[in-house]
Amino acid sequence: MDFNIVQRLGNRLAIAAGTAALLACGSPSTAQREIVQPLPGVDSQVSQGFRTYLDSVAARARREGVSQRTIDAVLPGLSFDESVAALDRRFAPTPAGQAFPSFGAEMAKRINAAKIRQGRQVYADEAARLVAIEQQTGVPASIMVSIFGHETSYGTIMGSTDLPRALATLAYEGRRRDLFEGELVAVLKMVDMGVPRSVLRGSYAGAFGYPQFLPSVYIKLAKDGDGDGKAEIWSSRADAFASIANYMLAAGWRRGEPWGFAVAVPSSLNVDAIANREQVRKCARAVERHSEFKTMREWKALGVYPAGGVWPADDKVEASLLITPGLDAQGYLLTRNYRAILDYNCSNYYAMSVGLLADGVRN
Ligand SMILES: [Ca+2]
Repeated sequence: MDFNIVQRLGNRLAIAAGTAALLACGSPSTAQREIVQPLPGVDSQVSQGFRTYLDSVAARARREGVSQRTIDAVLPGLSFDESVAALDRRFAPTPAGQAFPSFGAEMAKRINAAKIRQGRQVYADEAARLVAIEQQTGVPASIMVSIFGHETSYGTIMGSTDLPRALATLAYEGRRRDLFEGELVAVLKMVDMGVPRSVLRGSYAGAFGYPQFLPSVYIKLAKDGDGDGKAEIWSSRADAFASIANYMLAAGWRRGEPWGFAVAVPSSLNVDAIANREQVRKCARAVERHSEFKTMREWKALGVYPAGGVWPADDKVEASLLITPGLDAQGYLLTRNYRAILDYNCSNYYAMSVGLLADGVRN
């Protein structure tokens, strides 16, 4: 059984044939040089095309209600970011049939004693706020802390790429223009909302702040967690936790259910007979590794039992079975809450490591 590793937003698509041609176009005419200053390392025809493209983005932003003041303050200052374009081209989908790294090796890269220790410290430092948010939302404090740890190493690595410039570059490249143009307009809306231009920094693919939200996610789901009325997810841990919990709620988190747990699977279990036949809209490649959903009562009847010996209190909780690949194969029953973590970042490696680190932080 192989395993599905899915890169973050923007990494999945094959390279559009047009991109290389676009970047390799010939020398500009003198007239073009007078109109557009060439950028270091980038052909001026790219700059000119980029500028024309930004005019169309400005028109869209105006239609969507962004103020002219914000448009004038942000868009004219942007230039094509060749380093962002190069990073985007470097990632490609995992080809079908290619071996995935072993589960144990991948988890060891993502979770270690230091990361658990740091998570416990964050948990202790922020306990009052975390508990309050958990009581309000049903999302466990340990899950919020674990996502914070995974996304930005507990707030220490948030990315320093200029977001409007990166999003404009990715949108202009065109491989996922629908996504990134929408995010570029969303980042303009954030400026209209009063978010300082100076904090609009993040990953090359447009994620920013402690929870690494995309701008559209920020607009929809960011929350104030410390009571000052602002959702400052780049500087307030409380705001970041409240926002992560709000994201999980929106993704269908169910109060009182675990994310999942390790199980022993009897050799008599016919895994093919319980294969997942569900048609899912999102994250299909990760979900197709799972079995169909069954209740805890049904799993018990099939002879599956928790490696730690403790079943969820409610027999009607549903879970699917995932058996990790490799010599260190391990079965896990994964509830609907695991799907909420997958919604945050569509990779089984990601969701498993969020769950396992949360367990380590809580214990
Ligand atoms: Ca706040």
